[in-house]
Amino acid sequence: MPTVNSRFSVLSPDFAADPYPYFAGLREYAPVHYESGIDSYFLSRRHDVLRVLTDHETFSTEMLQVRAEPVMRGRVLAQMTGAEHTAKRKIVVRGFTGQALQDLIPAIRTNAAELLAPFLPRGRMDLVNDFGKPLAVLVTLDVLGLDRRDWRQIAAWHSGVAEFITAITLTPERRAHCLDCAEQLEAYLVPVIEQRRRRPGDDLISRLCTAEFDGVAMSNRDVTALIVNVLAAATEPADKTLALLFKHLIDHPEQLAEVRRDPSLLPAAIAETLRYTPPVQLIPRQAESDTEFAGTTVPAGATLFCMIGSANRDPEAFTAPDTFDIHRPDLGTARSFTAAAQHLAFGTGLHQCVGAAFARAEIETVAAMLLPLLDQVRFSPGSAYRESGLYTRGPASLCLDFTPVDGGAARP
Ligand code: 2IO
Repeated sequence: MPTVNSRFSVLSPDFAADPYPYFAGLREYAPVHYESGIDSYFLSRRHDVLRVLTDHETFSTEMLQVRAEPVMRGRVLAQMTGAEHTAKRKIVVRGFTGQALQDLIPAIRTNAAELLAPFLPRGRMDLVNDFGKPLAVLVTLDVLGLDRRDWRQIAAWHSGVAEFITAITLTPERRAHCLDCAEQLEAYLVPVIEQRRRRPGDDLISRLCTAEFDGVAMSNRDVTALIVNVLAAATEPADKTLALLFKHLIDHPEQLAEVRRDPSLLPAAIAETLRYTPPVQLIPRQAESDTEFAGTTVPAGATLFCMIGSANRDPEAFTAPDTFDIHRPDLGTARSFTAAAQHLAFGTGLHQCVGAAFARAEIETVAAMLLPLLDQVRFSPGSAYRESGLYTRGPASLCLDFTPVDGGAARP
């Protein structure tokens, strides 16, 4: 097992290839790891991560002004506090829960069936690039009420936006590309916003346009930022979670067989996937005053990164934390998609993921469709498994072989 010495770096190729073997050493010997190249502190103990995410006075989201605002084109929910945060969060939550969520499920099934159809007779599919990525974008467009015919273009712009917010370091060339994507996305969205102001429907963009805060409607810029916020947050982690779920189940055939026999185990399998390999690995915060963690003082103004992948494998909260086990008694499946979750894949505190219930419904719906269709599912021979990303992390591809069936088999 790799040890954590003074030369350890979050930016090293070894850590990027597989960060998980490093987490135990970090928690034990370097729970407040300072990364000098990017002047940031990395917290790996669950206890410290919980403290940062719940003490909103001491740990702010100020750094999103530079980490997100340039591509979000305005302020996102995570930057807001008080009455403004409560009001705007409520509008977004309504687009993702209750009746809105029920109405979205058939659309998720239709999207999934259309994407699957050409691959089913071939008996081979890349679950990330052929299916998960386009599905994540299409479903998000349905949530927002954007034209699905534009999905390839929007997916390309989204990639640039996501790269900006999730990059640990960015070359000037990549930065310019990301900003260009964001500007084009904004130019695409403004006429849509103006059209929804004139003729509102019951999509999320219309709700954002017609909502008032303190008697004042949101500006085009306010609405644009929340649309890009939802686009990024709903798209970026979705394909990763789905692919990781299948990766772990194929790696644990007895658990795969159990889930096939009893699909009511899917929520537990999804929750355990989120604990074991959270698609969002880092949550940034800014220390507003000098603060001590495990004997190390972090200065006021410092950027902190909460290491969610490590917090989720902290033996203080989970027994045998490095084992994937959908039956683990300390998982708490029923709470796993709520504010009381044991794992921190959705963060915690004021800014906990607004889309947690939606994410569960999306992954559960799609996985329940895929399992019976992908008979004898296995990794395609000769395909190497590789994960990428330090901030958001998931399989770069997941090539699967299965017993071919008629393309219409997926029709809902
Ligand atoms: C969009 C990492 C995609 C969020 C972010 C600037 C704010 C916030 C997150 C998640 C997922 C993204 N942060 N969603 O970590 O809205």
